[in-house]
Amino acid sequence: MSQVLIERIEATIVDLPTIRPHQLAMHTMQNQTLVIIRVRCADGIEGIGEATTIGGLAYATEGPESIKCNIDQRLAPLLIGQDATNINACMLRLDKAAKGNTFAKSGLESALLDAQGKRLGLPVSELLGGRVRDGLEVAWTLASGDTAKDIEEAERMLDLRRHRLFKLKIGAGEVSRDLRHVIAIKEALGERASVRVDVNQSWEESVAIRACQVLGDNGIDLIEQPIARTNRAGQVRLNQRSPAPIMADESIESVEDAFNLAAEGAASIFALKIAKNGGPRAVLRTAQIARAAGISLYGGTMLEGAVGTLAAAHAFLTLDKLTWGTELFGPLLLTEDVVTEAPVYRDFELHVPRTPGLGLTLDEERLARFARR
Ligand code: MUC
Ligand code: MG
Repeated sequence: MSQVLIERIEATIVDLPTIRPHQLAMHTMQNQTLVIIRVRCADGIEGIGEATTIGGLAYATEGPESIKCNIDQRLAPLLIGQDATNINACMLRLDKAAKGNTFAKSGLESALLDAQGKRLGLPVSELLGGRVRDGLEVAWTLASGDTAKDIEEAERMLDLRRHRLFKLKIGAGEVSRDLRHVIAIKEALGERASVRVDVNQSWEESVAIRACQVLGDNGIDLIEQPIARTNRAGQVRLNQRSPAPIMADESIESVEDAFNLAAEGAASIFALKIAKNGGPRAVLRTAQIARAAGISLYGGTMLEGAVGTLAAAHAFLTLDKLTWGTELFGPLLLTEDVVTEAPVYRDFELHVPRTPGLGLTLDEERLARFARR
């Protein structure tokens, strides 16, 4: 294939309303902010990508404003004039010139994959080696902050056959209250659902030891990132003691982090996130490390909209085992998105089309309406 030069890259910050507040340990989301990336190529093809985080700078080291600034000022100039058909060379060029910035890189890599898929008439999953399934089971996060409301929401999701895996966000409040909240929800749902918790690094190890025991004893299937990412030795100890499996989330900010966690035995499950690894290709490198180390996989999210969600989904479709399912429900948390057709959720799964690229088209009117001025 002859070269196709990258002509223009645009990053737009978009503020979208959510269906309800979403309470995490470090931040309560009242809306969600996406960075939508458009890569225009000399053959007239445009690739779209998304770089999204949670709570400004509350969750990760990149926020929407810094993502846009670094793309505009640093990363886009490195890609303009490069060959859009050689995604590998483009991403190596970014990695050589820019440390970290995995969120921005993930959005750019997604856009390059989308463009190449459109160019070749292939879905991104096929560019990544080929899908082994068309749908992904999707968990829902119960995060209203209210036990009765959360149970009601879970029952509604079960009735709709939309979700039967539920993740509870805890860690913001007092530990004993959080444990009562989780146990009440598990008791209400029983064997009809898998209940997991995400502590988002909030507990100290001395608290987590007992709390993990209580959660495991009460039928909680998985405990996500109970303690700080910086306490690596503590994660290893907890992973050895906890009766419920420990999943690493914030601990993974790069493929190299994943390797070190695997080598140390710090988790038995990895949350795969394209944003934390630097894109759909990068996240598959983390998946391979996990598989080689006997670590189970879960398809994570940074609560992206449709574009980022499908970029992750195309990568996850290529994995033979996703034992713990995915949480690619970001689009369902938004009242409106910036694409013409919403992703399809049915029978507990997200169904991913076999159309070229990511399979999405930007809705120009909504993009203009929600773009931050
Ligand atoms: C996280 O920490 O996993 C994913 C789902 C959700 O509700 O929050 C995110 C972030
Ligand atoms: Mg998490």
